[in-house]
Amino acid sequence: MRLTRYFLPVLKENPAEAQIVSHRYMLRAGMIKQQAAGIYSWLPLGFKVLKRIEQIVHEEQIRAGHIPLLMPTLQPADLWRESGRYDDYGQEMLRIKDRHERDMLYGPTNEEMITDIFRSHVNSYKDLPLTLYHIQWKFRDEVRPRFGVMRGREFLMKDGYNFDVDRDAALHAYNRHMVSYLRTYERMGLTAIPMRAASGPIGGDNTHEFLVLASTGESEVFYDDAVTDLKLGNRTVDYDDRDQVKAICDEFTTLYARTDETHDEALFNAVPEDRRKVGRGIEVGQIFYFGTKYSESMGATVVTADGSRVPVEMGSHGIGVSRLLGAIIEASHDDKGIIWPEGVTPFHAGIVNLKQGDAATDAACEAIYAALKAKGLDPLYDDRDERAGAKFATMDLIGLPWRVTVGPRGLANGLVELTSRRTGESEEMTAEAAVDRIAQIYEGV
Ligand code: 5CA
Repeated sequence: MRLTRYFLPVLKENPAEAQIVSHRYMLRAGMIKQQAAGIYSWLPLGFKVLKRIEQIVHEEQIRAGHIPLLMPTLQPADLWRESGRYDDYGQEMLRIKDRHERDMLYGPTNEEMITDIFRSHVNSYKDLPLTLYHIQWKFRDEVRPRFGVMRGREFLMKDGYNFDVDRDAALHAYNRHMVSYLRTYERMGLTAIPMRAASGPIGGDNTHEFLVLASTGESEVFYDDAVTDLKLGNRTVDYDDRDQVKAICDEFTTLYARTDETHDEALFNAVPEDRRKVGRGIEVGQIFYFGTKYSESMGATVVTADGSRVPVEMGSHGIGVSRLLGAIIEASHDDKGIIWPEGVTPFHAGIVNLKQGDAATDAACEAIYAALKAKGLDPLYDDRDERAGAKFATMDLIGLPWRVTVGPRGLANGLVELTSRRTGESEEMTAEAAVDRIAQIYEGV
């Protein structure tokens, strides 16, 4: 993409309404525009990151054997009357009447609808295990929407639902989700810690939240500092292997890590004092095992191997897809702007032309731009007729991890400069070497 042809409405001033750094940078970098409290348009740069995050979520869900579908945003109230949640959900639910005076709602989550799909089409244990998921907009009429996409009213969620014949199989689905979530967050450059949590309106007694530590997080958390060193890394996981999947979950959930709702002072005090940490975290996902809570009230049953009919065992599992943009920026920025991890960056590299209109620098930039694209990468070429300082400021603000700077002085020696946004370190090399280096970096991402 050439910057002169793109739509990147960056702001020079700090927007007064933004209280935390991720919200400030998302507005300043022209990623989002607020349309009403907690409701945003996704401008091209923000939309690109949102799509990259969605893509990673899809890839990891499919790797775990989960199946994508798409349910609507609007739902009939009658489904929710069956589970009893139409009355329980309260004011967070946006209720709508259609022209026939039928009660509708904008879905805050989809347990009822997925249970309805299941009971219409599945009858036998032979069709299990089954996990269906979608990535769809949700609406929760939050009392206090704030911090931009972090606590929106309309927000994008990946929500998945497992159906299993018995409790052991459902617990394996729970564990499988935990491992797939760990992989998902790591690919986004995040450390998200599974913490024992409270289940709220979803129900059930087995639930973990995934928290990214950040001083601006909304949840108070208590944890053993050693938990922050755990990494999945690139070990291979066989998602059908119950023992392996459970062993990974045990590894990640044995050390003390809890949100304030489930905090236990006595257990916490058993952690060595120098490792006992109290902090704040951003909840980027939550998994629930709730057994037959919805299947019983909604009549979703299966015939088992011995011919009896039982309510299907279920759980639900959510990732805050739009919230993740805010969480990633909170975890990765400096005073100049965002620093995107390679896994989610909107463009793989920026090209800065220090002397637009100069035949040699223009030609060199065009060649680098074409070479990066030929390698399947997505570069952003700043081809504006602007001062170098302004170009650097824009690149730093929007946070592309790699920048190639091309100027007449370097070119006279056949060299360009490759700069890491994270470390600020620059290295001179030929244009070909810069292109190869960037391609190599993204090979493993
Ligand atoms: N049905 C379950 C799992 S599918 C569910 O709704 N879980 S949840 O309530 O925990 O939401 C899942 C994730 O969505 C949360 O972990 C959080 O990351 C994100 N989320 C929840 N509310 C908001 C909000 N108001 N704005 C942005 N993201 C949100």
